[in-house]
Amino acid sequence: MNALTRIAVISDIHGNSTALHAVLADIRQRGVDRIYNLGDLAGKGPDGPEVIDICQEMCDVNIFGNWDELITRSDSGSASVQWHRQRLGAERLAWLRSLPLSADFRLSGRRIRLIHASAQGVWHRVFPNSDHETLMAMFENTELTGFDHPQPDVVGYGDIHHAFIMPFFIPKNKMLFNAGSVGNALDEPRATYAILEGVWDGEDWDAPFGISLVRLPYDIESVITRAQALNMPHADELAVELREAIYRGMQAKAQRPLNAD
Ligand SMILES: [Mn+2]
Repeated sequence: MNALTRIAVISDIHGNSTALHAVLADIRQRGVDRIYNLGDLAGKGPDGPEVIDICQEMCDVNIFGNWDELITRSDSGSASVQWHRQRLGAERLAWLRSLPLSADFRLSGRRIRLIHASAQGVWHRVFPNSDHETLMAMFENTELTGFDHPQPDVVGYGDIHHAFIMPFFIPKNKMLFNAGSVGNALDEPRATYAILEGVWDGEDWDAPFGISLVRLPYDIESVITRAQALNMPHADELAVELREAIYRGMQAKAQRPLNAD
């Protein structure tokens, strides 16, 4: 039998190098062969430059996310985005702009496709409770994915910072998974990533195939202290996201008493 290849799928690091180091240490322990990064390397967290430098070196493939689009867009007016962009420098921005939008490969017979948000676009958000038609559209070939690969059997993505694994009843033999977020998890306050296992480039569907999720603690308080020391915009919102996994858009609502207005 062929040896199984172990692939780490990491996503949405968002300038959190502390969480990234925790994930990379775990990846080393598990004997991972390849690392795919699904984008949103910088922005929101304090250490975008370090994260980009590490990913350039450590990841076999880096995919373009919506924050990578936002941060490399030269006409973005938001002071917060500008703060993050200015720290990156021209070379890192040029590298981010060059990233592919999707990656396709074969693992134990299955055609695997990895993207940031959806096959429709980096800003098109898909949730596990989106309607069936929206979920099925994740498996289509589009301008974003290109048309030079067959439609995938397994699609993995990031973007929503919420990890899950969803096998379909109809159609059979299709799976959608979300790798969660390394540096800005909004489902539980831990660094999250996914591992795929199977025979690399193998055509046999009966070869072993696995998808799993990994949750890891890391020093959240040190990231918050660093963001505050740098006077990073929205450091307070980031603190609540990292400590409590409550999205900044939901924080005002969560803090408001239930019977208010
Ligand atoms: Mn993101």
